Amino acid sequence: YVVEPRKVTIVGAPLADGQPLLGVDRGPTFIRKRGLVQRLERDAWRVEDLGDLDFEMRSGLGRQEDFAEGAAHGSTKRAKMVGHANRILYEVTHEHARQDKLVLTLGGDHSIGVGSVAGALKGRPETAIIWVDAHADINSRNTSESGHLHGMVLSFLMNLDNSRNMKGFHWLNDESIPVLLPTRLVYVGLRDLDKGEKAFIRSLGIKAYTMHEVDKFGIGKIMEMVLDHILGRTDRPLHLSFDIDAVDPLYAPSTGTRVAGGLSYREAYYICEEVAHSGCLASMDLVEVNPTLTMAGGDERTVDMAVGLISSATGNSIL
Ligand code: NNH
Ligand code: MN
Ligand code: MN
Ligand code: MN
Repeated sequence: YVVEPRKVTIVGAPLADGQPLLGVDRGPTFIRKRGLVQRLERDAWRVEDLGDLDFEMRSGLGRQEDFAEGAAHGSTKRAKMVGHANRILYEVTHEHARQDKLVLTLGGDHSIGVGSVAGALKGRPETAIIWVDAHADINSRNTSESGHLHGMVLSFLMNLDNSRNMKGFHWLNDESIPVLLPTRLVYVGLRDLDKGEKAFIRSLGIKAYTMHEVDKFGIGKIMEMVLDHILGRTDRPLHLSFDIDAVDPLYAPSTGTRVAGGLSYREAYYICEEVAHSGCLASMDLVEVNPTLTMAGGDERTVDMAVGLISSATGNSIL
């Protein structure tokens, strides 16, 4: 599968409402400041940067308001706002996927994956997903222990526990948006799962390469198995959803939910290099970069890593 030769659309998704910490909404700004567009252009991409989408709601659900607004929507926090933002993102990503471009979404917290993947699936229904994350992000409103929507993305995409009927997410009930099949998803880097998430992954038979398997097989073999599982001999579009917290906090400390024991610097890059090597990358998210968490100390490792991973996934090879 090949996107229109070397055309990439960058979409900034400045959303923080899927989790409790401010600052992650400024991820796209920091990533651009560290030279993303220049890097892509240097690698011979024709770049169209749409800037940051405007997610503000007119109806008084601005993000400065009390996060406990979630109480009004059962245990799920800020569902209206997150649903609204994702609908906007979905429209934009769909439009550009339809035009055969590489679509790059900059988060924002991982809840933006609802819109970016829905847009990818509508534009390119054969799309398969590689979800690189310390977390599985497959809670439903029934299994979530936190109520944070960045931990529930895949339950919307797969319509588990009828998630698509949640307030704010009714737009997903559209037959032209394919429901994500369990066989079209593969995880890499997992190491912190909730009880209900383990049950979903087991019962749906989702392929999951946790850090245990990364240790056991090595990242080379893992990526062979990942690509073999979702591509096989076919040539379908790939969506890479990269949560920076998959990377060990030693290398990517500026993120909201750090979990020790993550991907090494090279393992993270290797994943992106192999995705590039497949020739099938059609869309990508880079999420959960929150430089405000360590910026006081002048730490720029996390943002640089985000830029570098995107550059590798889009084909910048070492030699
Ligand atoms: N599983 C937890 C939850 O649902 C944590 C999710 N946090 C993430 N996901 N950073 O990637 O709230
Ligand atoms: Mn995530
Ligand atoms: Mn995560
Ligand atoms: Mn290779």
